[in-house]
Amino acid sequence: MENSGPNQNNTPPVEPHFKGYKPYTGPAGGWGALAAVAHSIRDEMALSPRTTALFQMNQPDGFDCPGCAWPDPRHTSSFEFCENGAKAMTWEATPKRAAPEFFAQHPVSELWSWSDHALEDAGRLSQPLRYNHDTDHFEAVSWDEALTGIAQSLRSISDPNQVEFYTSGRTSNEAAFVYQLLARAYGTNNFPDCSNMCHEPTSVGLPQSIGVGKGTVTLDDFDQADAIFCIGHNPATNHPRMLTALRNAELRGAKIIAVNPLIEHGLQRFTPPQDPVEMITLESTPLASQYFQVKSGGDVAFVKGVMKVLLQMHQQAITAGQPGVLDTDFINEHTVGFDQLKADLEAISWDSLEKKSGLSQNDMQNFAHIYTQANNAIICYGMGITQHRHGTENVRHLVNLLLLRGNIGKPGAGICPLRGHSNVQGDRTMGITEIPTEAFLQKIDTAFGIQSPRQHGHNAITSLKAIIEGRSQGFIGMGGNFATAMPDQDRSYQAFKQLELNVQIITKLNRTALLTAKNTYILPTLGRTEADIKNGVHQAITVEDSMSMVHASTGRLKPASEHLRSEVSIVTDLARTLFPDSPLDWEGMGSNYDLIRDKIAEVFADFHDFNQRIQQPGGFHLPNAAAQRQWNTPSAKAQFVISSIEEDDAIENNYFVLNTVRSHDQYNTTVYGYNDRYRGVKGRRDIVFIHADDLEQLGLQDGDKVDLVSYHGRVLAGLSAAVYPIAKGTIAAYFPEANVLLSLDDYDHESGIPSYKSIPVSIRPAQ
Ligand SMILES: Nc1nc2c(c(=O)[nH]1)N[C@H]1C(S)=C(S)[C@@H](COP(=O)(O)OP(=O)(O)OC[C@H]3O[C@@H](n4cnc5c(=O)[nH]c(N)nc54)[C@H](O)[C@@H]3O)O[C@H]1N2
Ligand SMILES: Nc1nc2c(c(=O)[nH]1)N[C@H]1C(S)=C(S)[C@@H](COP(=O)(O)OP(=O)(O)OC[C@H]3O[C@@H](n4cnc5c(=O)[nH]c(N)nc54)[C@H](O)[C@@H]3O)O[C@H]1N2
Ligand SMILES: [Mo]
Repeated sequence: MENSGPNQNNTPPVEPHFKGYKPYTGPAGGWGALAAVAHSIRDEMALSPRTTALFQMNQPDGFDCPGCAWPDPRHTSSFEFCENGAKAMTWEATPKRAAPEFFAQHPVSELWSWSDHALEDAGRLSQPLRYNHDTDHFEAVSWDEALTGIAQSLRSISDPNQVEFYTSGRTSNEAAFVYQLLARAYGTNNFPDCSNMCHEPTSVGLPQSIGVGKGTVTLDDFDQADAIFCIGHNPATNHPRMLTALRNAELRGAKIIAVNPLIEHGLQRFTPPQDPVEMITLESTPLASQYFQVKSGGDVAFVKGVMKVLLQMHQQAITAGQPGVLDTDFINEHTVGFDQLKADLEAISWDSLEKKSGLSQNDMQNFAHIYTQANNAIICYGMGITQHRHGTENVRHLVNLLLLRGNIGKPGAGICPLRGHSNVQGDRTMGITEIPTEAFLQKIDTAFGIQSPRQHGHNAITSLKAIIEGRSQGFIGMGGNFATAMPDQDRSYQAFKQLELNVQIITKLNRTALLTAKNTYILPTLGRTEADIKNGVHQAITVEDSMSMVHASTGRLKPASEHLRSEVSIVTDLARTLFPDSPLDWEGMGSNYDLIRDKIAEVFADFHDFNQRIQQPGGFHLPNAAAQRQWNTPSAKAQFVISSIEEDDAIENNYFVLNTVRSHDQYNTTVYGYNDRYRGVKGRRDIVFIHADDLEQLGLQDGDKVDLVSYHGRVLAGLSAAVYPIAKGTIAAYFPEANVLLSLDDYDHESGIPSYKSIPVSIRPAQ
């Protein structure tokens, strides 16, 4: 394997490759971002007064952006422009409605043939709906009818462990808390959630290494870091406000380094749309100064190589009577496992590391050199690290690298997982987990006088398996588009139709809602942007961002329909219907969220004085022991954890590794549009990105139609091959389309995350 080497921002020549594909050469942000927002506002809002809502986003008395979990800069109250935040908001605030008349016109069998884009583009759901098998239409029902029907189905299922309570990460802390309470009062710990598809390796791996399952940095650390490593994430698309932090760091002289099989052009240059000088002069700030194009799935090998270099550098320095490059004081005082790590690194050959990572020893030296130049370093990472068969190992290795130089628990340093959905971290904090601790369950039981089930429940993979194998009878989705976001749609779509109950609490129509079970309901809910008024009082909800800041969010827009209910109300109303004799104050909690927060404060010590503390703009920070160098691990130290990278990759050696990514115009399964500006794609999504040499070796040309065939024989047909600066041996395509290629057996056995970024596939000319 020839190594691609660090790419020094070479601007590729601009020639259109084929229709709808022409390399992008501009910066991230800039006029392109403004134009895109102008378009989406024009298309979606038709100059509606609701556009002014943009300026309430991420303001102390406004709503939290539903786009991503990147924190708000504490000191500014000025509007921070974000293209994809604006898209998320306008998509929710659209004047279009999928009202009962819409469903009367379109039977489900017809809607099924619509694209994911078209389904959501029908507009906001405006009334509760029940599917009628005789007519094949969804029909409007009253809330009472819907909730009574759902309660009846839930009662008819004899074993509560046959119902899956799914949560997608936009759900607020308050809604998540009452939702887990409802499910546990019903009798199950089945909590599949989008975290299982996203940062489960973080929740599993970080506690083993440093004793907490969350990132250790705050935004202030970005002002003090000398080096910021962006490993396996694409901030220009998925966390655009992060680019401001990266740019400020870069202007201050910090090094920004990317590790990614794909060149993500948005990570290379950035023009902040709020900077008038850069906008007018068409200037941009270079971001990633070096780019290491690792093979997909090759990060453990790469990081091991870098650590091997560090050990050698350290030894050489010590022999020469100079200070070493490792932080030996930190290692001695704060860690265990160093000797095992050292032995592991000494035993492994450069050959094997180069082969597995796709990068050369020289690249590893280069990276190590940059790392040792930095007194303080932050490692940021995303789905490129987690969504692998070895996702948890990947996470632990990033921590090993930080620990070697004492880069956890000091200013300007630490580990920074970039969370996905805007409250995915908070939902987990609130108890959305299939493996609750005994201590937590006892707190819940004491606070509410219930007897929570102790048996562990299903996560995303095991719940879908239970559905496919007929061991589950019911599914309730608090947001999201579960079946489409998950692997194995060929089997899961059929299996959903055998269920007794499918309930979707959502804002817009999607494919999982069309999987009509014996009883199927769509319950339309308020979005984050919309006013939620109870007894004349605007209800605030709270969210926890990627850096553990908890703050309030108050929707201000007029709701899309008078029939919508908040997520909290839907849960508490269902609880009242399901448990008519319950002594719990469901009604009180549903009409005054302060009461929910009081209970949250009772259950979680870190949320003491919750209602008072969210009054302050910006909210409060949840304590993080590792950031204080207190290690809640069995050894009470941070742990170097070693791993073997030799095993089960035999399959990958004979196949391309498919990495499934998001386009710039999508939010997970929500497809806003068909452009992927920074990757040069316009008007289409049927693309597979591939290295020029790989394509040539296949005897194919740029733009040729190909099929992808997974190692187990699943097929995604008719993509156009697009030559792209991507590591050799790695290819990339968009999800959710590519999810047909995964089986439910393709996952990380430590965390259960599907290996969405390392699917072994072969390529053949389209048939
Ligand atoms: N606009 C927008 N914002 C979003 C989302 C969205 O869909 N749209 N989704 C939200 C959610 S839920 C999430 S989880 C986050 C996701 O945000 P990201 O973590 O940025 O997710 P991806 O788009 O999947 O990008 C993963 C990146 O990892 C790279 N990669 C793939 N395999 C490897 C590998 O083996 N090693 C390395 N080093 N890199 C690799 C890919 O090339 C890609 O650049 O974004 C959130 N924000
Ligand atoms: N191949 C592949 N598959 C992947 C991934 C990948 O990188 N590659 N990424 C995975 C990741 S990281 C994630 S997080 C999952 C995403 O999985 P999900 O979270 O299940 O999916 P989303 O597409 O975010 O959900 C979109 C739906 O949420 C509903 N919705 C929007 N806003 C709200 C709201 O405020 N409240 C409620 N109740 N509903 C709302 C809308 O109806 C919309 O149709 O996909 C995963 N699937
Ligand atoms: Mo995610």
